[in-house]
Amino acid sequence: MSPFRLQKTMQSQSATSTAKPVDIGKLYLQSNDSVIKPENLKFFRETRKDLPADELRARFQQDGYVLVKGLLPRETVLSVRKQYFELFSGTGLCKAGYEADGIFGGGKLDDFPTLDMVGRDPNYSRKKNSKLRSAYSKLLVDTSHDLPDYQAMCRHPDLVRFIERLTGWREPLLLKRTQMRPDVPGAEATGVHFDKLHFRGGDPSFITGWIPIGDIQLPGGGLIYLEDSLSLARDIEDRWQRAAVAMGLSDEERINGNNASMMDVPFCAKDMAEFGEKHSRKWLVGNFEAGDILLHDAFMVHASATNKDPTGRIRLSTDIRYCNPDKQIDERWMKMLRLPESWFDGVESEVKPGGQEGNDMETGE
Ligand SMILES: O=C(O)CCC(=O)C(=O)O
Ligand SMILES: [Fe+2]
Repeated sequence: MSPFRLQKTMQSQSATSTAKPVDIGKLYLQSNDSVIKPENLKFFRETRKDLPADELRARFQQDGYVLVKGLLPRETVLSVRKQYFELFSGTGLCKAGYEADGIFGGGKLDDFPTLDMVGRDPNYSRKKNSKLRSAYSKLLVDTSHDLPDYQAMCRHPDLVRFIERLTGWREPLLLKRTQMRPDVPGAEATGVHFDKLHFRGGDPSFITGWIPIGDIQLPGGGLIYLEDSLSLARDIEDRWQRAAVAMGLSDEERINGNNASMMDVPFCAKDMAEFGEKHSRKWLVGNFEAGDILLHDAFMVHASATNKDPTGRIRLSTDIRYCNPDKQIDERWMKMLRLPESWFDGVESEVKPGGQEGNDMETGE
């Protein structure tokens, strides 16, 4: 029997959380080929949304992140999840009839590339010469990010007010480049990195918000942080920037998130378990419920765990960035994520460019 065959009633979206405590003392968390030992895992520290601003700021500065429970209305987030998967109906992403829950249809992983896979090679789907894959890429990269309820969720007043309280900025600015990621079970997980790599053209004060769109229970994938990693990442970035100067890279090359100064390892490391052990730091993990949000500093080292949800739940999330409007913005991120125009040469007429701004497909994790 397919591991994704479940009683529909068990999976219906619930108004209350479905999250259950997990014993991480026995969990061997996997991220691609790397396995983190249970003794190297630790739970996130949770933050109440009404924590006084000075405590909130002190915590963010010290930990490099805050996990805020129940900041967004649960129904708002669940309704985005439903709309997202309904958009993909006909692609096989979800098992027919399970769009509200987002249960994987169980097809070939190749047919459901991640955003980063398409980012590395926007022609991924075209090369494979499959209409289904082309349509999937178009929905994944272009159409889904236009969903009005999704856009509204990213600008939800409770979220904006929270960012204001956390930072003290007058009107935090949401970068237009936002990324939704539907990770089906077994999909490639996100490698070890910190976000400044991808936002090198702007001030480092920006804050990333990672929003689970639906409940994500361990081991269903999701974001993980390397504990106490801010100074580590700043040192790595300083080293890379000094190497870039020594190599005579142009400004344009220098702000590329994967330039020649970084040698052959994009991001910080290929093996996250090894990276954590080498730096004697634990990986922070947790269960997420719809409505929670993780906010992190530009130098917080993070990655994602492979989705191994036994019920076939797709791990859907978005990562968005808020900036101080009085500081320098990385203008490359003031465009919506779009497939490049060239991708559409010779593509069937029902699949056409999003039309609007932006066609720069380098993704930022
Ligand atoms: O969701 C992911 O896998 C990666 C997200 C990420 O890197 C981020 O939120 O900065
Ligand atoms: Fe990231």
